[in-house]
Amino acid sequence: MRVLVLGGDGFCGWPTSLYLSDRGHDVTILDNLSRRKIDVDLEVDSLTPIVPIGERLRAWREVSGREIGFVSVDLATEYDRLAAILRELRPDAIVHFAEQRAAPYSMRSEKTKRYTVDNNVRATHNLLTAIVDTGVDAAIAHLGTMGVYGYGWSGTAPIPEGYLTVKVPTPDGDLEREILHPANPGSVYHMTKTLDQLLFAFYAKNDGLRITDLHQGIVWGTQTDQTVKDERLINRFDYDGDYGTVLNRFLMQAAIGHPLTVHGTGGQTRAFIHIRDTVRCIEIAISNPPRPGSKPMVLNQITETHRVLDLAKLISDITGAEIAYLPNPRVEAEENELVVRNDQFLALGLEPTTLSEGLLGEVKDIAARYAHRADLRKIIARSVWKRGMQTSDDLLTSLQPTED
Ligand code: NAD
Ligand code: USQ
Repeated sequence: MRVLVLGGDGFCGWPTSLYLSDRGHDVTILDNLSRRKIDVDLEVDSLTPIVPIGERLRAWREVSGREIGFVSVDLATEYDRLAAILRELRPDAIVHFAEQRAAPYSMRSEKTKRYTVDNNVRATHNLLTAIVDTGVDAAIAHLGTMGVYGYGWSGTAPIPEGYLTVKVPTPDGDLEREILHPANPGSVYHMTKTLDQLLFAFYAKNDGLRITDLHQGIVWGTQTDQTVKDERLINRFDYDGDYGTVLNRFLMQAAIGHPLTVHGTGGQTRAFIHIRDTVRCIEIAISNPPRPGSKPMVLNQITETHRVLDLAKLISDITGAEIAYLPNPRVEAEENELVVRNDQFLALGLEPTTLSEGLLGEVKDIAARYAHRADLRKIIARSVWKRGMQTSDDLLTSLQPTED
């Protein structure tokens, strides 16, 4: 298949591009490298030493003998260039990773809130319009999030895959209808993913676009079978308070002897998936698109659910790391239940990598190996959901290296 990977320089996009190329697909990456620029603005860097995109692609050519194309385009603002690329490449499948993906970054300031909405919603809408405009017959797989459902809405009832069957009372009796699961985003970032869902529903209905929306949980791990082949192919590893996600942060914190930063009571339950399973899921999704005229297909791309505190305890047991209970900078329930259906991916052949298989290797091979690159001042999450909320500055001060 000819596959265009939007956001293919990022944490999920890079290993996916390599995996698809390794599997014989003809891959082109489109990325504006905004993620690397945000790191510069935030004065942080991936824990792993990621090389520039040109060097990544050269390394892949040397290692695999295969070419991956690259175009530098801003999906949100360069519509004409996007349309020209679609006309030229005529991809069979488009994988859409290209959005600002950190909830804390999206809540950092009015500027980052506006950037996240402008970037994400325009990027998705430009893509859909360009596909209609150019007449390209490409299946789209978009990376959405479990966070569109919200947490705690349905208690212990399993979260369905995208749609909910409801009964509408009428004078003549109840009507049964299938609706998009109610959206309940917990950050401006998550809100953009709920807006994406409406765009997809409209373009699938009006223009017959074939769209799969992957409601992905928190991705953990770093390496895949392809990224380990050469250090220049290494995947990014975010550990900072804005972009680092909980499990990878705990792994890195344990490796450098930093207390594990549990927000509040740690009673939040979230869904997880290893990066190796993410890349497999993408190939499964683009190989099994919905038919034209169908509503968007929604797959819950998750393999396990865990409570944050249980994860901290697990890593503490393995490594001896201390646990720190910090004021929660987010507006979120202290505790929630989470049961998620993921039957479709399992039926399509996904064999999950479980936490028990991967954790220790991840601590040793990545977090400990690159621990010397960590900037301790960037670990605590300082973006607060509302003005005036308490942060962990006292702890931050006590953990900062002292200057002699
Ligand atoms: P990332 O920030 O590492 O990668 C996103 C890539 O998209 C970056 O390389 C960035 O430069 C590019 N990009 C952003 N806006 C763009 C634009 N306007 N034009 C062109 N390129 C643009 O993020 P990630 O962790 O790889 O996440 C990829 C997708 O998966 C996101 O949409 C995210 O919401 C979703 N997702 C991620 C996770 C996770 O845990 N990382 C979990 C669930 C869903
Ligand atoms: N948390 C801690 N300590 C930390 C970091 C986080 O206790 O040091 C807690 C948070 O308060 C939250 C939970 O862990 O309750 C998850 O936070 P996270 O930063 O790991 O994940 P989140 O903000 O939800 O976002 C990440 C990705 C996003 C993706 C989402 C999937 O950045 O792109 O959409 O996971 S999901 O959570 O399923 O919506």
